[in-house]
Amino acid sequence: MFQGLGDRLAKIFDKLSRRGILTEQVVDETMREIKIALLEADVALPVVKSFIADVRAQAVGETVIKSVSPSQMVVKIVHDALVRLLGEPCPLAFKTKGQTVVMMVGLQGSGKTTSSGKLALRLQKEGKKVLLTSLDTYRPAAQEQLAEVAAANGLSALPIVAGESPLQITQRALKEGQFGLYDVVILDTAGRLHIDEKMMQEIVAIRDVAQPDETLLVVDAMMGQDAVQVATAFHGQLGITGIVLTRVDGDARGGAALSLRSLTGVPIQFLGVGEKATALEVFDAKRVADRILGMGDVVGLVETALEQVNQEEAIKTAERMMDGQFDLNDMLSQMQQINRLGDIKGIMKMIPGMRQFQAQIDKADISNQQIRRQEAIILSMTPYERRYPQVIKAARKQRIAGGAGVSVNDVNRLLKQYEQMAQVMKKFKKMGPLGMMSLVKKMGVLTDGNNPLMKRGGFPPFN
Ligand SMILES: Nc1nc2c(ncn2[C@@H]2O[C@H](COP(=O)(O)OP(=O)(O)OP(=O)(O)O)[C@@H](O)[C@H]2O)c(=O)[nH]1
Ligand SMILES: [Mg+2]
Repeated sequence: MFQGLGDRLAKIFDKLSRRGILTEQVVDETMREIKIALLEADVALPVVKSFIADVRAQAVGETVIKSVSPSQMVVKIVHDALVRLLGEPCPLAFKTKGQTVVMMVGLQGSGKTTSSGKLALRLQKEGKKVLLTSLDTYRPAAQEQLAEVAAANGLSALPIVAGESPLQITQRALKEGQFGLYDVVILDTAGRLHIDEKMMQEIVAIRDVAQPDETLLVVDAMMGQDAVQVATAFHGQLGITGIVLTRVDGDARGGAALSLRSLTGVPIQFLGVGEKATALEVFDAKRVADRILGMGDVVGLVETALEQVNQEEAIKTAERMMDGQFDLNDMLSQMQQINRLGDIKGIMKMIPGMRQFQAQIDKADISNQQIRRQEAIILSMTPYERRYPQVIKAARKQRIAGGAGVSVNDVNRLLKQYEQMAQVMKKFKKMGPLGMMSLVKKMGVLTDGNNPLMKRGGFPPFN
């Protein structure tokens, strides 16, 4: 998601950076371009208008005109306006005593059952005792689907009793939740259309019995602007407390994410980023804004890495990336980490500056197998060669190719790829004080030994 918008904005800012001083005319032109980019990303018109007004108000101020680095200032202004648009984070409301009830609602196939499982898994990892309950008596095998999700992830689900109505199941779930001393009961409801009166009456009746602490609307990001209409309708009839935006991993243009909060007033709380039970992110406006602006999600990248690979290694690599140093050892260590991470393309997208290589990445069809071959090439080099890749000339290439069982062409390709990555890393230095500062601040979260997040030992730092 946001790929197209990010690319457009990157081009606009690039053009802006080649302008010297920010005159009002330049600002106007830039605002017009940003407006078109947002509209093309399927952001609702009223949202675009107020966003542009917000940015313009900041951008024509004296501080910008006199600023040393005007284009970066504009990036920062747009970034901050995006954060404001996306809204403050809004953690789930938990009862301090007794069970917290979370009800999942939404259209058919929006991802309610999958998200229920993801949420349960996340809360269980946080030490909560969670009971999953399916109220879907309509779609065949819907209850079994949730039971399977639970079984596959070591979660508890309310046993299925054939013939019960959704209201009866709700009552049983609440009782079981109490007797079983569960902290959270998640009610996964049947999919329904907001214009289906009978089904909407049913969900209101369920709400009145369950008295949920959170009513989360699950919406598919691919719906674009229609998502706003659905959210408004559900909110009007039922009163929702939060939104789970799913299929953010797809190629939706991002308009839904950007419009929802400001048009409905309801916070987006989670993003569904894949089919796996772990593919749920807490919605973080800053991080999303960083992604849109193509600064790359260093925090996200390092956090994902930290969960699955050696922490020290990841921090060391990140620090070297920050320093603008980057040799073949770093490339090897990144490859080894990536190898352990799975979805390579997804990871590549999170690396700062990689967006511009997106087409190449897609074309290159980078597979784990290919990475293993490249690993073999680097491992066939001497430590000196890895540190100083520039010494690798014809004779050395031949020796390395022989050692790795590949052709000299393969070695060349790897060296070229290294060079491209090294260039990206150098860009860190060129980002200037503003971009660097915001990145360094984020990196502080990871490198500061006194940081409570590190002490807790738990990543990512959610809620
Ligand atoms: N790529 C991707 N797929 C998702 C995501 N969330 C759900 N899905 C997929 O979407 C499909 C439907 O998901 P469900 O969780 O069954 O949807 P539902 O809202 O419970 O559907 P009904 O109960 O029939 O209304 C499944 O194939 C899921 O794997 C997501 O964030 N990303
Ligand atoms: Mg379902």
